Amino acid sequence: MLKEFSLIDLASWKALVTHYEEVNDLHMSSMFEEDDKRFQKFSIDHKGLLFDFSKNRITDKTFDLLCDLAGETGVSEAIHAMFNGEKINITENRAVLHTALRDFSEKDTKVDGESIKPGIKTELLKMKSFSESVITGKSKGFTGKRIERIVNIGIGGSDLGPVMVSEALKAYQCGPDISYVSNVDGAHLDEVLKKCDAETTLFIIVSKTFTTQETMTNASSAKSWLLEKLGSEKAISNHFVAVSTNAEAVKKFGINPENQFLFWDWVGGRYSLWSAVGLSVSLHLGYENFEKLLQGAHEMDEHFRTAELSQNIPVIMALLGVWYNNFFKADSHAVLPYNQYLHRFPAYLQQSDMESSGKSVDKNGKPVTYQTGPIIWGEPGTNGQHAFYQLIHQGTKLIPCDFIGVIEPQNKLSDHQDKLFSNFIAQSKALMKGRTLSEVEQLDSSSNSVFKVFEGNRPSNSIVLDKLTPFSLGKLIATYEHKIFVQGIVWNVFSFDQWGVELGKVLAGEILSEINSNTNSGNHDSSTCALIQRYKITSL
Ligand code: G6Q
Repeated sequence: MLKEFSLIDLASWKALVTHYEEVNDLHMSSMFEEDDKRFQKFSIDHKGLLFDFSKNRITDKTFDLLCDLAGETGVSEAIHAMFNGEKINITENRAVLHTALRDFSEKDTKVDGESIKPGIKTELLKMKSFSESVITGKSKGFTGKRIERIVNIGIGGSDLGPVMVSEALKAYQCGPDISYVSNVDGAHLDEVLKKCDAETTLFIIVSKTFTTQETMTNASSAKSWLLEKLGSEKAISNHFVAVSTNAEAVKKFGINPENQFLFWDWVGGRYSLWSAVGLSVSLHLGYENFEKLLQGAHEMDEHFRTAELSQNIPVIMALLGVWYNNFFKADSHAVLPYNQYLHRFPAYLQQSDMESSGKSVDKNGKPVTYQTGPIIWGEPGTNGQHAFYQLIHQGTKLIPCDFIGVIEPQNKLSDHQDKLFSNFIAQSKALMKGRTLSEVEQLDSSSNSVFKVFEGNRPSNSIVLDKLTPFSLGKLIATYEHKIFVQGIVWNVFSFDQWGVELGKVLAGEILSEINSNTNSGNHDSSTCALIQRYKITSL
């Protein structure tokens, strides 16, 4: 059961409001000087994933009060409700069970009285045998050639997770090459098709609803391209597979029911990587690696489900986020992976976090009177250091950061890794400690000293993975998924709907019908009418 409450009326919230006034100007460097056990106290090492949250603007009391907040908002009960399959996605009347997709234990989970485990197992087995058959060359293209390239067509949740994982785990490739097409801009598909040989290309059409404009447009164009190249409708079954919850629509599109991979409405789009939506990953990296990704996520699920709130990594990450978002009024949060393979990780998190927490009505249906989800952004280090870090170090905004570091490199090129990791460590230290005027003057007595002062006291988490593997990546992704979940509980919003995305889908359709007709509905403001007219006249 999800608790009913009004956030700002909770005792723990009020206590945090008072406490903030007492501690907001304490400097972290003094806190480190006064307590040489600060790292031990504020870090958790969970089987190869180190979460160091000691460089945050918290005292023991802050930490206790934040944990009280988690207790009072019913985080433990909510975790139980989610894993138990309760329909906590109330506005869509759905359960939220992406965690069941990666649970290989005997534990049964039911939705509407029916066990969901057998269906999950069937789809996984189907993914396994299909992946093996493509990778070994048993499954061939229409003209008998081996499949050399996979093209995944999907958008949003049907794209961002698989792209990010394929990039992150490039070193594990054992199957065909992979390309992803998401944008309805024809340039995206066209540039990919230029690299493809129709005889050796397999298209995966991924859409939960199988109605999304971008995906269906790209899928139709890909189908026409293939038919033109191979000259037979029969080629479709060798070159097209679909992943969807909408079996009817897949059939109507002309995809052989045997080439359908299914998932279920209790898997949210942005949480669907773990379902057959991960087929491209399984084909590109091999099913075994896909399964390891699921197992890594499950290890974090178990930690999240069973650890006490004060020892629970996603819970603590979430509470720290609330602390800065609501008390220090930080309006963005940077995610900074010091690993080039994770270059799409911030973009992936942008969707899962901002679609989930970008809400302004609480669960009681009332407009919130406090801030909810922050803007998530970031780029890999060290590139960011030569670009936007200036603002993080010396700008007027407080930007909490997550530094993500990986110890063992995939590429052993001379001393690159030592340099990369030194930068990773140095940045969080500099943000925390800063540099005083007298320190600057000791180094340099020029008249410009004042500009070289860093006030420091800028918070960050450091997350360290021993190695970037399918297992550790799964665990990292699940950590963030659960962080987002906890923040939704605390902010008292529904994390699993996305009416803003649905709105976009409807609006574009309306304008398109006007662009395609000779009519001008006149139902728009003058700017919208003028833009439609301008497009119509110029594109004639
Ligand atoms: C995710 C969102 C959204 C969705 C896309 C694609 O949680 O719902 O990003 O994934 O709009 O939707 P389809 O998979 O239905 O094509």
